[in-house]
Order: sequence, then structure tokens, then C-alpha cells
Amino acid sequence: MAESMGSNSAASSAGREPGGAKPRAIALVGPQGSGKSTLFDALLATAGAPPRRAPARGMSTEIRLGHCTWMGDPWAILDCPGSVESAHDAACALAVVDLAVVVCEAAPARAATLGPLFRLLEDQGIPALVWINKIDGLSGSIRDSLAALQAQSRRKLVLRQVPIREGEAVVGYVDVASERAYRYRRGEASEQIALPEPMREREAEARGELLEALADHDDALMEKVLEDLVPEPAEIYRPLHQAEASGAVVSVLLGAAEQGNGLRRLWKALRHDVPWPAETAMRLGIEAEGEPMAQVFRTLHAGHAGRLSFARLWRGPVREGGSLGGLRIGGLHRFPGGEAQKVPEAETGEVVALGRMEGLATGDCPGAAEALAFPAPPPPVHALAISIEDRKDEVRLSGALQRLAEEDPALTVTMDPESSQTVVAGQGEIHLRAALERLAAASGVKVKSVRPQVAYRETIRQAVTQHSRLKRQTGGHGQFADVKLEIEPRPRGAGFTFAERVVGGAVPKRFIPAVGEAAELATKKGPLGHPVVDIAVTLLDGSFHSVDSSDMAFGTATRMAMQDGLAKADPVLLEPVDQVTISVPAEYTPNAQRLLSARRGQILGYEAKPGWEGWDEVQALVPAAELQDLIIELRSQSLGLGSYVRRFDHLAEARGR
Ligand SMILES: Nc1nc2c(ncn2[C@@H]2O[C@H](COP(=O)(O)OP(=O)(O)O)[C@@H](O)[C@H]2O)c(=O)[nH]1
Ligand SMILES: [Mg+2]
Repeated sequence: MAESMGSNSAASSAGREPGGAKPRAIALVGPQGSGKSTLFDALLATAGAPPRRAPARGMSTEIRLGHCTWMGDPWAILDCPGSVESAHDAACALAVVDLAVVVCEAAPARAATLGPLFRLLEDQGIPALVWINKIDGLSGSIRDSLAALQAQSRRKLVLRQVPIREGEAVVGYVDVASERAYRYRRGEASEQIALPEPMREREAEARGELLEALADHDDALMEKVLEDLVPEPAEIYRPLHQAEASGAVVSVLLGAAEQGNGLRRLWKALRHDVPWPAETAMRLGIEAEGEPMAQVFRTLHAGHAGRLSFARLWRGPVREGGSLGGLRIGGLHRFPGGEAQKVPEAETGEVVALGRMEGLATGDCPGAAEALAFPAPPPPVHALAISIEDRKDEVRLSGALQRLAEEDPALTVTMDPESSQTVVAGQGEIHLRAALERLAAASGVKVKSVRPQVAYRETIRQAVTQHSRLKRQTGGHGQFADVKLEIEPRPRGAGFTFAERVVGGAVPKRFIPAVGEAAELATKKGPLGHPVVDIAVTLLDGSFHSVDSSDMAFGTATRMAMQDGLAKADPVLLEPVDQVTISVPAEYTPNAQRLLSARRGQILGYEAKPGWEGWDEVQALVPAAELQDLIIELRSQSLGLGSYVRRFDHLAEARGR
């Protein structure tokens, strides 16, 4: 018999109405290379969605959306990129789905890579299910894998399938809830077999754990467990749906996406366990009644299709040409098998792309009276300055840059007024490289990337008195001004001051403001080429000419005095020093400390990261110039898990640079 698909058709009624089931949405998330895209294709194929033209595998950096129908229920599946640098894209998608399918491998040594994802799901209250993929290559016991995963999850993980092995190879599984055994068949539904005798004990153990986990949340089941009675399947499935929807437990399923193994079992679990849009709406605080409302989780400029706003429709229906939150819906697209297709309307629960809705940004909720949460982009950890070969491309480039930032909230584009550099900052080297490639493709402009300039400053270490005289005779009317300035160092952070101690009107009052302005202007660029900070300038004395003196003449004389005076006052370079907080799993804390010390960092200490069991936060003061590639090395020394935040702390003398 084929893997049973309809046996438990008395599904929960929350989303079912006479008109049929409301569309549900899931996101496939998990580490890079775990098989999310393979699973995405396999789920769509198993559901009979039209095959896609090009299998877009490999290093996926974009979210993919697919629509399909499984046993009469409509679904949207989001294949999310897995790299840490794309984590914000995944977080945006997770904000609008009913459940996350965490795709991972049975590799206890790398279980820690799932920590941040589990934490996000827990903190946001997003229901989840774990799919341990590549079960065809399982080495070691599934028990060890589960224990390693459990160590990363605050939610209780319950194993729903026990692998059946012949030698080392996994050839099938026992379904723990139904106690049925199945043998995998490549690319086909599994075949039910008799429960192998040697499996009984292991199956009973897993079943005991499942029941115990559920009994904690269900009194009726608790009674049966305590009395050693065998519960009916429905007595298991109902509390399972509830415990999963509330995030109390996370089911763990097994399979091999590439071999097509375990897919129908996964579909069945999705069908029964994934909360309905109405349940998710309740979780998110969305009113059931009201005008149509959607939440945008991604914005894309899709060539001829124009600007697409991918959104979950929390309250429908909407029609093409109709309006949403006062904006006209220029188009509606669904993605059967992953290919865009125009549709006339969309209903509550659907994930659709809204076409040409100007002014709509990622995170917006057109039509909402309620305030919905949406993840804030993480602070940038890597930056590049871009330069173009041809200045006349500037306008085209700035338009493309704006679209790029709009598509990717984890990317910031700023113009550094000091260096005149356009600085693109984001989540890592690959993130920025991909962004610049998209930029070049979209704008047709050749861009080069360089290191962003560090905002050096300079100051002086010695007080000087500088006398300067301007005397010019050009024809009749001349220019005359004479100033004597004292230039003194001030403490770090004290800033610039100007004062005067002129006696006897040696410099008339009316010229003194011009001296002060010129002195301050001269700090814009000091003898070392950087802005000068923390100095006091005092006008001590001077002289003037009743006809030839003017504001301009006193300004010029002051500039000369500043230029000469600063150069003689023992100028010194000041470099910005940032306070850096690295967060890493505790086993990598020594690596983080070593890395900071090697970058002229002054370690301030470390402590347990609040709310993150097993993680530390290492604090240090590090020169900004040393932070440019920090994230690359940090990740390579922490299984990709380390991250950091920085903020300017102070300026420090950089002698000998
Ligand atoms: N052995 C095995 N390999 C798989 C399985 N599923 C995916 N892969 C392979 O794992 C690699 C990464 O898959 P992909 O779907 O691109 O991973 P993603 O980064 O999570 O989207 C590819 O080479 C796949 O062929 C599976 O079930 N078994
Ligand atoms: Mg992928």
C-alpha cells in the first residue's frame, strides 16, 4: 500500500469553509546546502505543480516562491536563502508564514549553526517543523542528531519517524504516531511494510517520548499515558496540531529530498499540522474583519513586470485593478511551479506579488488599522565604497542604487560627505558582491569597489603663537591685515573654541568675527590632510589699516596664520576607535579575543549573552581601520556564527602611522 495520504482526513476545521480551505504558507529555512531548494522542487513536483524550466540550484541568494495544491488545499512555499548574509531576507519571509520548515542535515557537529534560527523562531513565536534531509547518507544515530539539535532549541523536539536501516543504509522508516512502517522507493510513494521486529523497541521509545511531550499540554492524553492505555490516532494528532501551532513542540521528520523519500509523509504532516491563516492572524494580532490588508515581505524590480511587492494577503479578497490601502493594484501574480502567472484575484491567506504599487515598501501593511511587527534589518557588518569610471553615469547609478536599497533592506547606501565616497554597507562580502553585480546588471554602469575611507582626524600637541601679516598693494586700493594667534591643544572631545584678548582696539571689534570664522574654517583640513579637532584659537593682538583693512583681509591673514601655526604645533593623526561587541558561541570566545587583540584591540572583557544560552559577548575597543574585514575572519573562525556590532567610542592618537 502506498504511503497513506487521506487516512486522517478529519482535519482541523479552523481554515476550512464551504468554499474550501484557505491557502497556507510555509518557508523553507536552514543552513546553506542543507537541501532547501531541492526540497522546494520536490514538494512542488510531488504536488503535481508544473515543472519549472530551469532548476535554479546552487548558491541561491534570492527567495523563491512556488504555489501548488496538495489534496485540495492551496499552498505557497517560500524557498529562503540559507547564508548568514541573507538571514534578513529569510526573517522577512518568516514574518508572514504559518510555519517554518527547518531543513537541516544529520550532522551533530554542525547543529550549532541552527542556534540563531531556532532563537529567531522562538522569539517571534513562529511555529516550526524540522526536516532532517539527506537521510540517504545518514551516518551515526538519529538519536545523537536529535540530541544535538535539542541542545540548540528551547522548544521540545519530538521525533516523528524512526529510520529503518539495513546495514548502514536507511531504507525506510516507522511512523511514530501511527506505528506503521514504510520502505522508501526512489521518486515514488513509500510502500507500507510490516513493522520489522527489531524496530519495536526503538519505535516504542520514540513513541513514549512523543506521547510524554504532548501529554504535558493535553490532560486527556496525560490520563491515558498515566494509565498505560493506547491513545487513538486522533487523540495524538489533535494535541500535536495545537502544541505545534503554539510553538510548544517541534516535530522532527526525516527524508531525502533528492531521492523523493519521505515527501508524502512531510506533505501529510504539513496538511495536518500547519496552522491555518486564521490561526496565524490571531497569533499576529490581525483582526479577522476589516478592509482588505496585506503585508509586504519583499520588493523586487522585475524588468518588464515592473515593481513587484510580494505580500501575504491577511484579509481578502482583492482584484487586479482594485485597491488596497488606498493604492491601486496594478497587477496580481501567483507562481505555480515557481513561474510568474497573472491572476485576476487573490483571497485571504494567499501569498501574491502585487504589481506596480508605487510607494509600497518592504514591511508595509496596506489596508492595516492594526500595527504589525516586522523584523528590523540587522546593522551592517561590512562596507565597500564604490567608484565609477565615467562621471556622466552618476545619475543612472544613483537611480539603480536607490532601487537596490529598496529591494534589500539589509543594505544601506550612504554618501560620505567627507570623502565624497558612496558607501554600500551590508551583511558580508558575498552579500555586497552580489548587490554590486545586480547594480551593474541593472544600471549597465561599470562600478569598481574600494575600501571605504576611515574618518581620520588630527590635532596638535603643542601650543604655538603665530603672527601673520597680509599686505598687498595692487594699484590704488590695497589689502592689509595683521593677526597674532595663539593655538593651543584641548582635551579629547572638547572641540573647537575661539576667543579674543585684544587690548586697545589693535584689531577693531568689527573684524573679529571674520577672524573667528576663518580660524574655524581652517580646521576643515589640517597639515596632515584631515579635519582638525580639539583646539583653542585666541586672537591676542594685531594691527589694521584705516582704508585697506576688511573682513576679507582679516580672513586671509587668519588662514595664513592657522596654516603655518598648525604645522608648527606638533600635529598628530587621530584615528577613530570603536567599541565592538562580538557575539559567538562560548567555544569560540578565545578565537574572538585573539582576533580582536591581533587588530590592535583592547579587550574589555566578556560575559554570557543575555537570553542566549551557551553564547558569549566579547567587548573591546578597536581602531575602526582594523574593522574593515573583521566579519570575514570572525565568521571563518566561528562556524559562520559570529557577528558583531560597533559604535564610535573615541579618537586616539595614531603615532607612527
Ligand atoms: N544525498 C543527498 N543530497 C541531497 C539531498 N537533497 C539535496 N541534496 C544535495 O545537497 C546540495 C545542496 O542542495 P540545495 O537544495 O541547493 O541546498 P540549499 O542551499 O539548502 O537550497 C545539492 O548538491 C543537492 O543535490 C538528499 O536528500 N540527499
Ligand atoms: Mg537554496
